[in-house]
Parts: sequence; structure tokens; C-alpha cells
Amino acid sequence: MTTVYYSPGACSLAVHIVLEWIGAPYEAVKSKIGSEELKAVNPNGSVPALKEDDGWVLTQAGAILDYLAHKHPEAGLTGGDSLRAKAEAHRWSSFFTSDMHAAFWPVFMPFRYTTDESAEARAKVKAAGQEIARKQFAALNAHLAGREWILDGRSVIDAYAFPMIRWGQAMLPGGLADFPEVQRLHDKLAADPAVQKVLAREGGK
Ligand SMILES: N[C@@H](CCC(=O)N[C@@H](CS)C(=O)NCC(=O)O)C(=O)O
Repeated sequence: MTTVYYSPGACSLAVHIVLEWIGAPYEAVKSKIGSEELKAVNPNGSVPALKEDDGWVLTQAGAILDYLAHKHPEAGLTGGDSLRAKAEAHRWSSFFTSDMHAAFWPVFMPFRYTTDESAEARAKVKAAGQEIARKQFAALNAHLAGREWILDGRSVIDAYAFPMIRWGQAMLPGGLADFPEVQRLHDKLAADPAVQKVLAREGGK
């Protein structure tokens, strides 16, 4: 059985949702970031990590989502098979890994981005991260205008967006008020019974 290692509300939520959408049996293991138990699976101590029955471990959310989409083509979550559809999937996966997710690191962990231990310095780092995140949400919002999903049809990329959209709601001043298309995507995903099931399992986080 496929196993996902997750931390409630983290980017691993995307993998958890995709496994639920696929509908094949899987195990979800709640993990403490940086714990020895998690490091035994992913030496980096981060989530998500995916383990297959034969012991093969895959890390990196974008790689895991692409792997699952192609392992289960019957679930229809790849976003399309044409050369350009694959390029779009790659483009948006990179966007969430490198642009959106990275923007949140100074928001969640400002202490990693300054050697100044004062509350004031950390608040400034956090504010800078929030500004970068807002720039990424503006790009996503513009892309979503007139579209139902990020790619052509619901895909793993929508699941990838979901935890980060939730972070935006919770961690940005004004939440998503300036990004109505992003809010619309959030609401559609939040209304999905599979997403609700996963959120409940993750403890409502
Ligand atoms: N590049 C990795 C980043 C994974 C990552 O940073 N996950 C966060 C949770 S959203 C984490 O476990 N962070 C632990 C840490 O930074 O120490 C990916 O995309 O999977």
C-alpha cells in the first residue's frame, strides 16, 4: 500500500487530497517535522514523503504529485497528455514549489532569514514574505480568471494550490480579499467531500 507522511495543514495536504481523489487504498501517517521517525523515511525531516510497498521513497511535493497522477491515469488528474499540457503542469508545479511555497517560508519561519533576534527584525522579514506571497497570489488570480481549474480540468495542481491558498487566508493581512478568483478555487475545493474527509483526518487544520 502507498503511504504518505504528512503534517497537519502542511504542503503534504496536497498529496493527501490526491490520494483520496484517486481512491486506491493508502495509509496516511501523521508525522512530526524534523522527528527521528520522519528522518528515517526522509533524511531531510520534511513532509511530504511517499513510500511504496517495496520501500521506495519519493520526496518533493511536485514530484510526488506528478508520480501519482501518472501512476493512476484513470483518475484523470494529469491535466492532459499533449506536449503543451505537460509543460503547463510542469510550469504550475514549479510555480507552487519555487514561487508560492518559498514566499511563505519567511512568513512561517522569519528566524531563518535574519540573524537579528529582535521581534522587530523578525516582523519585517515576515512582512517581506507576505508581500512576495501577495505577488504570487496576484499571478494565480489573473491566471484563474475565466478558468474553472488551474490546468484544463481538475488536476493534482489544484490540490497543490489548496494548502497554500489556506495559508494565504490565514497568514496574509486581508487574507484573500484581493484575490477573488483564488477564493473561488478555494471554495470549490473546500466543498469537495474528499477534501473535507482529508481535512477532518488532519484534525481540521
Ligand atoms: N521542497 C520541498 C519542501 C517541503 C517542505 O518544506 N515542507 C515543509 C512543510 S510545508 C516542511 O516539512 N518543513 C520542515 C522544515 O523546513 O524544516 C517540497 O516541495 O516537498
